[in-house]
Amino acid sequence: MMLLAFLLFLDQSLAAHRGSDNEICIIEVSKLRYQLQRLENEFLLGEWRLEKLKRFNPHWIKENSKTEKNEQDTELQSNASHQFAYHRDCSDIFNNGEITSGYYRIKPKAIAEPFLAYCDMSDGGGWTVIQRRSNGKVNFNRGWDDYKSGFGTFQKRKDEYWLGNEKIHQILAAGKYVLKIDLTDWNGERRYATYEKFSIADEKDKYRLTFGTYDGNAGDALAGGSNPEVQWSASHRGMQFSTSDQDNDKYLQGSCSHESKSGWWFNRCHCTNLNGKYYRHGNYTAKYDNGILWYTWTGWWYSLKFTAMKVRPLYFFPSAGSGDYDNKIG
Ligand SMILES: [Ca+2]
Repeated sequence: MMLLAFLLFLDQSLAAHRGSDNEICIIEVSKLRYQLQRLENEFLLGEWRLEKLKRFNPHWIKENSKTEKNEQDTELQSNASHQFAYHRDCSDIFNNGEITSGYYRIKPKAIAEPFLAYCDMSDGGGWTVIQRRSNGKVNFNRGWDDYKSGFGTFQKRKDEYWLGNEKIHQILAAGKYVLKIDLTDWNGERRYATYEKFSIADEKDKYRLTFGTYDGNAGDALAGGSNPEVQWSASHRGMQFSTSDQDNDKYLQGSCSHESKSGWWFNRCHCTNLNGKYYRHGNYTAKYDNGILWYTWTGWWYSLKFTAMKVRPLYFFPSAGSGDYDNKIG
């Protein structure tokens, strides 16, 4: 509480300084801003450590939280039958010492049953893979319910799947997350894009997409690149999810989902669509640009060989050793 009060005081101090022309004042404000950021980070780190202590140390729960006891005990008991049932995502599993990439059971708080997800323990570790395309074996042209609950194969490292909008929503609801997208073209060249504060709304709001700052070398296709006209028609920021049987896009004359043969956060229609049709080569011709696209790297008429979308808490502090190497797609 003391820390919160101090943060509030700092924020008020910053507000009081806003609008001043005094150079010294500006320097002071930036110093305070830096201190505030540091304190916020330390506060989040403290919260995260506390959360970890609660989840992985039953003694702490018994001694410190009578109100949480029943709920926690139930969850701990269910762990006996599901070894990883209590982990909300792959970052929890990584920090519990499991540093080998593979399929693990995870269970965000609001989801009743644990479910399988691929945990990418390379690339810093702790990544929960929410989407993967690698061989065209799974049909991604599906309706709302399939995209809601998830579909695909969950066995081998390269298996294709969509984890499910409800599961993705509930994982991301636990806090601030970063999205990393790995892309590979047919020459084996790799690019990536990361987005801070990635989240999707609940079903009532049609799993609307939100994301923050871009970083990477594939270009900011999710926000429509740098061309304002393309952004107007193809940015995915703030878009609702559409499927073959639910048209929630901005394209009034038709359905982007029908034309692109997939579920996605379409606008009028897209600058990227990683759920598009799997072509077994890069350049393609079709009536509509329906391939697996990342416009800012390979344009609308090139379909990628490999894609993976993976998420991890924005404030991720690995406590385990570094993970194995899992970037080969072979
Ligand atoms: Ca439409």
